[in-house]
Amino acid sequence: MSSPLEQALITLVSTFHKYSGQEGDKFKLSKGELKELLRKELPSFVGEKVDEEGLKKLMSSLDDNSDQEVDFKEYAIFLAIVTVMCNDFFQGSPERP
Ligand SMILES: [Ca+2]
Ligand SMILES: [Ca+2]
Repeated sequence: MSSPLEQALITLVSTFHKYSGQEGDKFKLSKGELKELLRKELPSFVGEKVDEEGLKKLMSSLDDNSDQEVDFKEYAIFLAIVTVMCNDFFQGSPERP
């Protein structure tokens, strides 16, 4: 049986492919696919509604090689950033001495 961290890693990978395979390049997220992923998989981070302006900004900051798509590497970097934000949140919690 996989450990929770292993499960989490599998989820990270399978989530990417679940959305990247919907249209165009199977191994890259288009802007539309990214939007769906954010809306359905990260609702507490981005809110139920993803606004177009924010999405555009996020997309251009993630799109390191400027091909207008988010590949797995770019997605992994995004998740790393979200994870760091999560950690900052825990470290900033008042229960911590
Ligand atoms: Ca795609
Ligand atoms: Ca890209």
